[in-house]
Amino acid sequence: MALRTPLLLAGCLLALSFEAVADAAHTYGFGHAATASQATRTVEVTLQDISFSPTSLDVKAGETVRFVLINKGRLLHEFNLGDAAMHAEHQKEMLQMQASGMLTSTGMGKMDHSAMGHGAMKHDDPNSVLVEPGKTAELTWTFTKATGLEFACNLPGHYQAGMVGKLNVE
Ligand SMILES: [Cu+2]
Repeated sequence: MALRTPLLLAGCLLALSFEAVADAAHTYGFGHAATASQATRTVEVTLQDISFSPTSLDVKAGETVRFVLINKGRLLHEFNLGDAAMHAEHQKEMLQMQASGMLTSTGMGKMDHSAMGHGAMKHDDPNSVLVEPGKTAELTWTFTKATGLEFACNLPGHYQAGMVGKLNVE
């Protein structure tokens, strides 16, 4: 009995730390995803080949913004909220997805749906949405603190071509 207690405790601590890691993967320092019905404001952003309109956005800390994203281009585009370092990380993932055929220049490539959501190759970050050519998508986000962010398209080459805008949270 005296031996089992420390083991049990160790097991609990291990489980707790795993949970903390899993939570961290879905936590963003600048806010969190919300539902459209919680939005206090709607902002339309047009996605083109290869740019955003408008090119910068101002929001207030505490605001829940529903972004309506209209892709008027012929290419697949992304709308992703984050800072420059997060976008740089995501660009690496997007390159891998494109190399594996999961993403093409116009849409999601052919993929094995049974494998979706189980491996590392998936595109389901709550701060990002992919918009196919001619389609409209939405993303609703609650901004919790004043910070300087960027909205960006991380499809290979797009950010570098200027598909990024300043997002000031005041
Ligand atoms: Cu793009």
